[in-house]
Amino acid sequence: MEEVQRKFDDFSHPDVEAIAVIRGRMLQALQQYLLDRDFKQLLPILMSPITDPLNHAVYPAEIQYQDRRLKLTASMIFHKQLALTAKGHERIFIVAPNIRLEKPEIKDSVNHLLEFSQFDFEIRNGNMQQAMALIEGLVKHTLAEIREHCGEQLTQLGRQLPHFETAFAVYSSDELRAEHGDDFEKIMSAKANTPFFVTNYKREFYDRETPGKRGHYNNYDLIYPDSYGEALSGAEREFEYEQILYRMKELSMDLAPFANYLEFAKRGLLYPSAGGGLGIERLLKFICGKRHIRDVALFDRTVASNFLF
Ligand code: ASN
Repeated sequence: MEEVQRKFDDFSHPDVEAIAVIRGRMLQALQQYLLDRDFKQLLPILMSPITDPLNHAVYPAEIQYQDRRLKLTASMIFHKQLALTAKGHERIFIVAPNIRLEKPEIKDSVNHLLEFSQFDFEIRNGNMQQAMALIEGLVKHTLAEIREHCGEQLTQLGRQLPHFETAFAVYSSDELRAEHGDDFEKIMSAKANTPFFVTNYKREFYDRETPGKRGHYNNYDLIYPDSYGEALSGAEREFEYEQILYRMKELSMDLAPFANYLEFAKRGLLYPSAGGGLGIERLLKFICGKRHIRDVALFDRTVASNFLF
């Protein structure tokens, strides 16, 4: 019962209102930026025979419906690729809930939620340079909108929102790893004054391997400065059947659930594309200058949460 009272006290804090105003303005700015660039907005789907296998182990999140086992959406990656094949869907985005039942190893993470929202986009025939330029524009636009419209709320939160005028730097993960070791993201995020991109990570099969360069990848993360950590991950995509099979087998994946997706690829229906997903709560946390992701949500969904409500 103590906890219920504490929750009520949290709800009464003036920061809660300031964050809510910023959240709304932030979502408006993100969506407007892409709508103004001819993107079409899709609604999310939450269950499917396939979802993002992710690059790290999580507990399975599945439900039974009649004779079917359906996975809850970990990310909409495959549905983005499939949606791009629909008429007029050259550029798409979704404000999408993602469920990831993370392992207890990261229970102290200030950047992970068991369910979170992703601002997820994809561009037919896009490449990484185009996608990275769009992401930089999107982030700068959103911060400018918050600065213009939410001055009172930023003051309430005691946040001096930094102004990024220069271009976001681009580094390659192999260079950073050689210089700083495996913790390079953390070290670089602590040192940086502006957001920056890191390219070339070995991860999920759908991120495109650089043609003619085995073991090198056309993907990118955006990292916030001032120790706020990862903002976004994205990539160019594999779209050729043989190469997709190669990448899946390399990761010893079970191909059976992907039969329909593979059939699509086999028929040559997938487009080359590039896209990415920006963590909405992480952006809100950065804008609000909060250090824990729990602090920008009304309902706690951190790994250590006891799910009060
Ligand atoms: N949304 C990411 C992407 O587009 C994938 C992810 O969330 N793992 O690459």
